[in-house]
Amino acid sequence: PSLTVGIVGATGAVGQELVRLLHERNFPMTSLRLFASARSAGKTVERNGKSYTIEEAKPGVFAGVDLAFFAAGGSVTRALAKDAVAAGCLVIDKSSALRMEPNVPLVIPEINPEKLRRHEGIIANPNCSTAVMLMGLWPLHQAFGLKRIIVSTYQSVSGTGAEAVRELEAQVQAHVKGLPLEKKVYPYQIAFNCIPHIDSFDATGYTGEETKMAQESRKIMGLPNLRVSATTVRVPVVRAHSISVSAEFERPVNLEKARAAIAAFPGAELVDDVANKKYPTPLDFAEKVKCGVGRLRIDTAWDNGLSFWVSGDNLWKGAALNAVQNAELMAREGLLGKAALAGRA
Ligand code: 2RA
Repeated sequence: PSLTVGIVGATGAVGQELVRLLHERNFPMTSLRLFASARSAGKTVERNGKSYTIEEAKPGVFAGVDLAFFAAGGSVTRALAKDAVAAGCLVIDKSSALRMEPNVPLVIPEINPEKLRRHEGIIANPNCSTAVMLMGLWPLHQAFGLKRIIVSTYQSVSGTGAEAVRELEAQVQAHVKGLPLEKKVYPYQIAFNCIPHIDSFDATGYTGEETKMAQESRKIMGLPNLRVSATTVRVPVVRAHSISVSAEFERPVNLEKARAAIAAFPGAELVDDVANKKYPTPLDFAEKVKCGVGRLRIDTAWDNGLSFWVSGDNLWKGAALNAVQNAELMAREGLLGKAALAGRA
């Protein structure tokens, strides 16, 4: 059966990874259409010897599209996702716009794939820091029963976008040359610095990024009473987020069982041999399918506690790869294409 795939936001950091991954993973599409703002319409994107002309993302373009990945931010999702669904197109959305809607599944295929079978035309993907964290946390929850987490993140600048990557690199070069540093994207210099501010602050003093980690983790893991304290920090890393986690469990923990649970989990690669200085770093896990989990140790701050560290590619498992993996699972189960969607309705 034919399957036309669209990417809305094709020129952005995540959109470009979607184009790359759909080709590299031989996604079963018969054609691909790229959509972006009017400013980018008409430009061409080359990939695997094919040339794609970018079309303007606007109402009415989704009639011939069976599956659209939205990677253009919450305002575009709010403006166009319902139009796409009305045209019979399935939407897999990266933005935070609809993640907490009760009728929108929020899915990581290694954790809650069953949610892909009941949707109303839109499937949401989690925030990048949530997805990376859960690659270590979910197998430990399955083993010991999760109660509470205290987390700090070390998030790369590619999470903000291509302009932030350019700003970091320009600041490093200016510093080396003793020239003044440009500061536009972040409120403070990011080179040689850390900024404890991602997204916007709310009245409680937490940021949206920190609230997302708490709310999305509860929804994906089905743990509405999970206690979460998160601090999200921007660090001068180009690609891949890292997260340190201190977790309290219901049941007694032990390291051997914890390591075995992580090693057996498909989304994780156990890198945990500190005697030989082996642990994950962002540089090692940029452009990797799995997230690296290490620094496992008994956390004596809790009765049943474990601490660990995880590094994972924020553009891949944190965004584009997770979206493609959701679509691959639906393709394998015959849940894609207008007939499947019509049959479901
Ligand atoms: C960030 N998680 O890292 C947010 C959006 N990708 O900036």
